[in-house]
Amino acid sequence: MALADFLANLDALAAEAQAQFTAATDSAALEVARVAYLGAKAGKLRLAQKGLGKVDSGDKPAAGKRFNEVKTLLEAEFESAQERLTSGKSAVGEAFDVTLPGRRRRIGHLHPITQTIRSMKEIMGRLGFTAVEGPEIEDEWHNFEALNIPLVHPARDPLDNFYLESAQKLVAEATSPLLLRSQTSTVQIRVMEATPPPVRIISLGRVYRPDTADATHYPMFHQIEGLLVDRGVTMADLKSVLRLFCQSYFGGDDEVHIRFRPSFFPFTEPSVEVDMNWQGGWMEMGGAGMVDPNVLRAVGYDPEEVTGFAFGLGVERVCMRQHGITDIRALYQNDVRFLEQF
Ligand code: FA5
Repeated sequence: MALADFLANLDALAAEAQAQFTAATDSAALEVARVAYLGAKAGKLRLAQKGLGKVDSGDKPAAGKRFNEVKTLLEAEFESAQERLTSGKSAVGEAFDVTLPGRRRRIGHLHPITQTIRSMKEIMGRLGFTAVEGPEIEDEWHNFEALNIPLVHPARDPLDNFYLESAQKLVAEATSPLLLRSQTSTVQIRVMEATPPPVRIISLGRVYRPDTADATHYPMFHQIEGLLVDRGVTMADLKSVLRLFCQSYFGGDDEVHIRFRPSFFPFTEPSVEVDMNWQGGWMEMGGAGMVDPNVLRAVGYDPEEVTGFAFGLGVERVCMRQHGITDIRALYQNDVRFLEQF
């Protein structure tokens, strides 16, 4: 092949490729052009390279030199086209089409449990309850002892709690064990120790129990604790507050019912389980009762002067009832397709 023919062919190919790279308006089009001209197996440049062998032997050095120049040029052209597309600039500089629709940003929202917690604080705030916080790592005094749960009580079994040290080590060193709190009732004690009556607080937060996960149980969950201590507080106040709370939370419709079932908690007397109607039956939401005189004494209050009620509800259960969620585990699988519905 004559040198002139080879060079003419090469220049035409270069012009064509440059035009295609510049015209590409998205990465897919640019990729098609790249494969067509720079593709390693059947790209046009590769085919031109094969033509080098047919150039007259005296002209081969000149042909090879030009081939390499064109190859370097096209590779650079491709790279700048690629940069233009990824940086959002058009081939004619900074200009862009302002009439094109914008790229929508994905906006997240609060986890349903966080939404529930916020709304609970807001409702209870309107009823005059101040939100306070307590530590998630607790000592036995606040988690058990002051709540009238003696050392021999089965609730203190190491198998039913997340102690932070092994039982053997604790016995050997005679130290006071720490554990992840199993209930928010610990905060009742912390508040009453620090404040003289009257008190009117709620506390919301995580609690931990080695429960097997099922549709209504999870080893980490949230509780809302309520405590009101004052002169002349009765069980009727407890029921009114819980009913008002539930009706406000669930939108005040008449279909919201709560039910008290006699029960036992060492720190309340009398004690009840609080159920709410749900899906044609009843679902246990939490426990409640009148603060046991032993608890009032443990924190230095006089049970002859003041009485109080306390309650502790499962936050997940309330959230599940609100949204019709039938499996608590779905709240903690972090599947955005599920969570974004709420
Ligand atoms: C208590 O924890 C008491 N501290 C409640 C209380 C407070 C009674 C104040 C009296 C006065 P109980 O163990 O029943 O009670 O738990 C309360 C609620 O937490 C349950 O009704 C349920 O709604 C929720 N709950 C308990 N275990 C789990 C779990 N593993 N996963 C999700 N929710 C749970």
